[in-house]
Amino acid sequence: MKLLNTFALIAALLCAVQGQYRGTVQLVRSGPFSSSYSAGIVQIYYFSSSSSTLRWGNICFDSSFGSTEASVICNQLGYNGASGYGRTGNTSSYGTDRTATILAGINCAESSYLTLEQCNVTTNISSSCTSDSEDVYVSCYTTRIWNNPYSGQIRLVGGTYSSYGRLEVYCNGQWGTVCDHSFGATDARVACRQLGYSDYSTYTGNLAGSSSQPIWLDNVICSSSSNCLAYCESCPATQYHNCRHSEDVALGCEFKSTFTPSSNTLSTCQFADTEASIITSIFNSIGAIIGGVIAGIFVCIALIVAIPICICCCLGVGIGAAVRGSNRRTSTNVAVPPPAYDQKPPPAVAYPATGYDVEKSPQQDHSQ
Ligand SMILES: [Ca+2]
Ligand SMILES: [Ca+2]
Repeated sequence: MKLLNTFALIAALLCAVQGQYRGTVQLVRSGPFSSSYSAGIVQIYYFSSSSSTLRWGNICFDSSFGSTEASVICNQLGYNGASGYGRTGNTSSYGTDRTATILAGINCAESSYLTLEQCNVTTNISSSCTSDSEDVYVSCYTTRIWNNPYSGQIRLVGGTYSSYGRLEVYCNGQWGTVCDHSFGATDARVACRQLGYSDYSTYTGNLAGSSSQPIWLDNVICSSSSNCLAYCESCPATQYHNCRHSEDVALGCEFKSTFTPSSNTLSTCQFADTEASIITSIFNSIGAIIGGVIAGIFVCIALIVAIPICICCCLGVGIGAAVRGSNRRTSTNVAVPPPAYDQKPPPAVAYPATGYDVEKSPQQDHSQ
């Protein structure tokens, strides 16, 4: 049992290092994989109908596979749709992939979907799909889906596969990173769902951005209902954070059947940042109005309380003064003489011009 746990831990660590998770796709040519390929035979990291163990496998080029499905695969790889696709047996460009087929019956409703998880698939492989010549290949446009970015768009950068990388967000005309302060499972899930996955695998890792990159987001707090990261925290006008690039979020996304698939497409979150900014400004305006009204009420209350007190004080002082004045007149009834402005000042004391010892009094002088 202990040995099994050790193997499971090693397998988990290998997955974490490799960055391949359930639903990760890659392109191969005559066996090897390269993250630089934009065309090749498609492999997906998935489970077969007979086992829950994840492994790499091919996709069957059956009657349901077409340009829509090829485009979704390219979108998942971060490329801007498919320029070509087909059956490996009909081309010698990419060799033969001896890996067993693992998925078939791919059927996507929209070519703007972001991952195969948003499409119908089956793991039941018919006998007509088992040949390596039936493997699907795709040729993607080499432009990236983030080449014409919108404010609030996100991407995963620097990982081996498209499902894992440093989480970057586009703000103010520049790609920047997201700080891991308070970044948790809900935030990771929202980011992955924006990318078309149902859930995250990990939100840790060491994929620090460069020092020239801004750190756009810090202390991200998402509600579980968000589809776009911009609804959690819209792009700031300037950086405000207390983070270093070593704290950049590295995100891994995966297909998870316990969550409903994401309904996001390439354009779903396109205006989320603007909407979030408008909502924020409306909330700020409402907050300012409410704050102003509350302040006004406090001032009114203060005035209502203060004015009678002032009146009472003034009346009290006035009455007191009047009473004191009346008492003075009745008790003395003597006219106060006018001030003696014509009095002359007393004559100045004449001191001896010389020989006056300030340390000795006049009496001491007489006794000598
Ligand atoms: Ca194959
Ligand atoms: Ca912080």
